[in-house]
Amino acid sequence: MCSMRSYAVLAVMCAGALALSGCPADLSNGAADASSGPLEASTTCSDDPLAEMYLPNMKKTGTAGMFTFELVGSDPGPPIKGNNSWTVKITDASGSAVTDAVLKITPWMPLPVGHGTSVHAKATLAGDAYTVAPLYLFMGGVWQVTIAAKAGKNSDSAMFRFCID
Ligand SMILES: [Cu+2]
Repeated sequence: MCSMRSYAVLAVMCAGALALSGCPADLSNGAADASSGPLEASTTCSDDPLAEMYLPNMKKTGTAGMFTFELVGSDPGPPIKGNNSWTVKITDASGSAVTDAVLKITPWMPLPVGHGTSVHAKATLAGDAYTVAPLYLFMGGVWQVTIAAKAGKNSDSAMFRFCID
């Protein structure tokens, strides 16, 4: 949870993740004065209107309308703070599984400062779906996980957005 008492922890984590994130270089001012700046944020994400309720076999049409992305399952499910392993199936317009895609997985925590994670999830083909792991969601709060797939000259992406306790 991105609460006030996690700012010290956040500052340390953001220092490590600075290269790939929008974390401010100096969190000390915001931590000292909670009433100003981008660090003012809800202490919970359960009321985030964009957060989705996790269900196995969640399907999303990609933003390009080319592929369908199915979150077959998260292990554990719903996703937890820490390491997760997702099974993701990608199908084309005809409903056939796309098994030759190169996947790029981008976990992003948009609030309160916006940061990713320095742990890179790898996608491995298992049957007609991909195992995506380790998906390391290291803080409680809203995480959005963007899955981009490129197969031949086709590329598409979809985002799953969950509130992690
Ligand atoms: Cu965070």
